[in-house]
Amino acid sequence: MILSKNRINRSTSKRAFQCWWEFLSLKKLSGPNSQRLGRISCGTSESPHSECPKIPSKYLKLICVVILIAILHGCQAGNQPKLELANELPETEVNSLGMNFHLIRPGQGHDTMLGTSQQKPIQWEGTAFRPFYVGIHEVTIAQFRTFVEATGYLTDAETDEIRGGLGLVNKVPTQDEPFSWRETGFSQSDQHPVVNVSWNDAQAFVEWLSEEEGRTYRLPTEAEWEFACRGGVYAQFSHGDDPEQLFLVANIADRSFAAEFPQMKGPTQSTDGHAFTAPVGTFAPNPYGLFDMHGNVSEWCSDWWRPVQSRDISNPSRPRNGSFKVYRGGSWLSYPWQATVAHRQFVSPSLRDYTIGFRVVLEPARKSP
Ligand SMILES: [Ca+2]
Repeated sequence: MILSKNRINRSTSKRAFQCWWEFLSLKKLSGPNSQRLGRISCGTSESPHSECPKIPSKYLKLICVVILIAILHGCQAGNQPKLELANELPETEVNSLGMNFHLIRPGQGHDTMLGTSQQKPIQWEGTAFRPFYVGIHEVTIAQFRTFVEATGYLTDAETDEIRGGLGLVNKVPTQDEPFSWRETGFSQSDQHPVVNVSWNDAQAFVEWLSEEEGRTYRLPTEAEWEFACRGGVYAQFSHGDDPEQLFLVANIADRSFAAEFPQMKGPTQSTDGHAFTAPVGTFAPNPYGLFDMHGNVSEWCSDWWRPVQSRDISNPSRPRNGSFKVYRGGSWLSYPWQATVAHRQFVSPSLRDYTIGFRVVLEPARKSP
């Protein structure tokens, strides 16, 4: 008996919902369509079903609660800061240090590749990361000095048990205490890229800059770096595959270098005019307007190193911990094969070297509601 009563109630409720659904459908499809449907059974489109069974009050309450939750959720979503869409972001930004940034938009019709140590890049679906700004130049000595003077920061070269950075003594590489970002054993002006900075030092710089400006600065991920370096060109270099054309876009081990180090074999036959580091922006930019991606100094990335794995094809995320940090791009000491877009290198995060510097990424600003 109870079962039969429940069954009747369910049947009545179902009919009530169907009836109102039909009524609303006819309101939407008024005119000839409403007649053609011909399904209305207990009312007309003008009269809301006087003979319809009523929707039970418990369902009406439930519907009201759902509508209320939806309205509240909509209000909350509207109050949250919203990341500007890529097409609303300015193409360039300049910060308080005078650093220029270009907007990079991954996933807009371009795929990228994550390099392998074998120089045989694999295709990687570059649609997974968000737009970001990248510094068009490597961080200069003047910019790093501003950071040091503002904070009193001491680099790893100045504080490690094994003191010193790498420098040249009579053109011989020497790890010794006099060498740091201030001194390399070769001539550098304030507009040269800072070197002898470890990954830890670079990270300290971006953390300081983030706090100073209330924006998010960081080192590029390896995938971001490579995407930016390629500039949409799928070749060994952003200008193509000819290493002898590198002198147009990069300061690497060239004939100028060979003149200083005749014992070294393998420099290009072309001349870029710089045996050691060059002022940032000396050479032509890549198609994304970025300078010195292939040479001058290698650049720290945020990622821990691990071998490229198959999942890197579709996932740019890298290990959360490790022993070595990745750095990418060639330097004034690199041969062409070390300066390609795909070449990967890694060392301890405390290592400092006269060939490694960095450039920074700036996260797009969040727009106020
Ligand atoms: Ca050179």
